[in-house]
Amino acid sequence: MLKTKMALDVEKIRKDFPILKVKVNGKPLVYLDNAATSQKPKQVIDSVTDFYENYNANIHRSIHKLGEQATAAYENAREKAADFINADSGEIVFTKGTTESLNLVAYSLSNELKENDEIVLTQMEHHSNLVPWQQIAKKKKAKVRFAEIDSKGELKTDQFNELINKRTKIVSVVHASNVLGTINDVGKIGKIAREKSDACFIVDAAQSAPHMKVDVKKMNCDFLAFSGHKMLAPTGIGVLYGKKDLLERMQPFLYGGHMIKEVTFNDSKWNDIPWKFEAGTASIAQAIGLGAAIDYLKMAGMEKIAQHENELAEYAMEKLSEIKEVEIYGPSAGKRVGVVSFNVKGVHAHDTSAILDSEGIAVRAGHHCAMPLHSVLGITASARASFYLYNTKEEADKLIQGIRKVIKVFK
Ligand code: 7TS
Repeated sequence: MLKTKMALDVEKIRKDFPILKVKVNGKPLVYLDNAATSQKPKQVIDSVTDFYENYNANIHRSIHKLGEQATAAYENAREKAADFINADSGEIVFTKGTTESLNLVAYSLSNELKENDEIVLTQMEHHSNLVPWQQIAKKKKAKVRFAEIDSKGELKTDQFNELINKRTKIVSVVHASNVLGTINDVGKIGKIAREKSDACFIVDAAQSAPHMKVDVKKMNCDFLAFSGHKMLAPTGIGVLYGKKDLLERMQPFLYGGHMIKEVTFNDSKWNDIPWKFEAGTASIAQAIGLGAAIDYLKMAGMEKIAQHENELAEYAMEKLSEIKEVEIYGPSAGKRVGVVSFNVKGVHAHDTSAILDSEGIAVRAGHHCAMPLHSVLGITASARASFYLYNTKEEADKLIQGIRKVIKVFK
């Protein structure tokens, strides 16, 4: 009874998402590709329209009324983003997304890396938290080490005790895997990193921040990255949280307008943080949209969202495990976000996805930008269903029916 009272009002939520009325191949859209990008509620779409219709102007430069209004709205979105992860607004750098956030950190910290320094990542990183470090390590002759996953798709967290040492300068880990769904114990990893080294501790929260309460103070991370578009906001806006002293110390990533205080022909002085890292005209409408998205998520309640997605993942996994032709990757539902990757044995994930699409069901198929992880799993591709606050049990049932059709067609 209590559970029902606590639950999300999904039917009400669905009414806020215009795209959910769309038909795909003559069937109602079942959107289960939320790990790639989420859909947008009317409140977010309206906030963007309102900006363009009523106060579109560049920010932090024009003294006129619209410029002031736009600047206030942009900075207000920064406050909301800060509050969302329990940070101060001066610690929030707006970027294009997680990829840019992680590249910014990697580039700026690379200045401090030396030969034989070590970087510790995990086997379940998205390419955006692997390739930047790998390339910097090559340039600096540093070494990248990887914490492994076990047969259940959980991280061997204790391995960090052996992997991290005085040479470790960076520890960068994904909070929730975009393939396995696994939620990693970043608190514990951060604690080990602090005990064993002076390393910077970085968290990729692209798949966690949209789906659960994230608190940078509790995590005690130095940096944290996430993308707006995976949490109801437009594309082109993301967040890099960084501890103040580190942001102060770091070199800018991009040079140009807005990130400077003073420029002469021979030298430049940088702007204060966070603007030191926001060169050029910002993604203004997108940031305002992110603010509206955060309002929406807070209204729905992050705990309720997490619980709802967990129930959907558990339900879908239970039904999928009843089908003997299906192989599911990753840990039990209680240990993951609402991401469920699988394969129908003997059928390529792209074929599975194509049949599901013919039923109006959108899932992603491929390596999900985690090729090394797929090689550890011994596969080249997987199909992935990923849930969000507007998905329902009925949609999970449609996914199962669709998979039964895949088996009928290919077996
Ligand atoms: N980190 C993780 C864990 C991700 O899942 C993604 C995107 C990124 C970083 C990069 O985010 P971006 O917004 O900069 O692109 N993941 C996916 C995915 O799983 N399917 O499409 C994008």
